[in-house]
Amino acid sequence: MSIDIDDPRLTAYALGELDPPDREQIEQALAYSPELREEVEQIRQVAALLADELAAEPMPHLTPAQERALCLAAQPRSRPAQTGRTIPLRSLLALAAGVAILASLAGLIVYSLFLPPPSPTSVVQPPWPGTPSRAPTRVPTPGAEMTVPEYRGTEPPGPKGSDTPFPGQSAAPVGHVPLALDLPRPQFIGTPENIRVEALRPKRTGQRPMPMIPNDVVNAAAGTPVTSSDPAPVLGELKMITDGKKEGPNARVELGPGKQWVQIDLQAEHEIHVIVFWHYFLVARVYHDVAVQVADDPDFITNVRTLFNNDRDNSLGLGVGTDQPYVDSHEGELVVLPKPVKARYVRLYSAGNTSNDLNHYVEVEVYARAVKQGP
Ligand SMILES: [Ca+2]
Repeated sequence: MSIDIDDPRLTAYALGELDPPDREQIEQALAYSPELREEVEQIRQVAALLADELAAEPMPHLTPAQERALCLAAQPRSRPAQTGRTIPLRSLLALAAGVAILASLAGLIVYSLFLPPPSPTSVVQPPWPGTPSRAPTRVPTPGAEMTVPEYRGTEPPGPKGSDTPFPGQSAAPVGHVPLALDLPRPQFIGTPENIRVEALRPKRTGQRPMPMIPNDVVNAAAGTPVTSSDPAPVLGELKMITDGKKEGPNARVELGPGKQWVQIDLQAEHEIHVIVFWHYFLVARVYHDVAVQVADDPDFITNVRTLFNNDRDNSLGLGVGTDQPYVDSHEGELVVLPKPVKARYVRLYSAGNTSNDLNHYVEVEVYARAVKQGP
């Protein structure tokens, strides 16, 4: 079934209010339609403009029905006459301003609709020993909008066999090769929407540097069993998280709302060098409270080590994270360990995202080699 560009569910989807069955249908349509993706992007831009326009208006809380009505009112109702599909910015501003005036006359407050959550208490802790040092972070004024500034990333490493080190790694010894990933195609195009997340990692330009790993290190997570805090995903099956497939409209697993984790059992103790994971990258999102831990036992009691953590207010209860939130993309998130760690179990946490409260995984890869057992 094709989705029409005037389908009202696009608005609900853009605002993160669509129920799973409809959301699945919309996302399948988005995967194949740049026009629909542009429409969703424009709806979000209008919503962001409304938030700016209304931020100064003191009003009481709205009922859910009133919120919905306002969001629907923000959707452009007529298409531009020109051949291009871009709505001029001034038109969007005028629309936002017009709605703001109406809202003011009604004496309503809607700014709480789109404001970011309260600023967490940010306490910086030193990174876990062995993790690469990361760029310093900055915490913006509460309510200030964080766009994704550009910055020139580290130059890519040299050709295969080069000793150009990955940031945080020493020069690679003999027998090391650059990590080679099988990346899915990019899904969202252009500049990501403005995303209100504190300390958001700057957008990288240029090629991503890849770490050097021993040449006998492989993706030890491929085909291994996956368990989760949500044993019955809303969409997909847990085994899809290690099946090697990263593309297609049904490639992702959707876990329930709030804090959730997935756990990879490598089947034996491994020397882990790099962990890579893809949450979801059809549209630009930031997943909240992303953390990666390893342990020697499936209950995460013995020898638990935290390898990545951007939970800056410790809402996961794993400790205050110092890593930066980031926009998920087709590249996946790299956690590089200059000093490899030994473990059998890998657990990844998240707690919703900037589009909705749900959690998603397309794939998790653990680059490691088995630890030789015996005397
Ligand atoms: Ca997969």
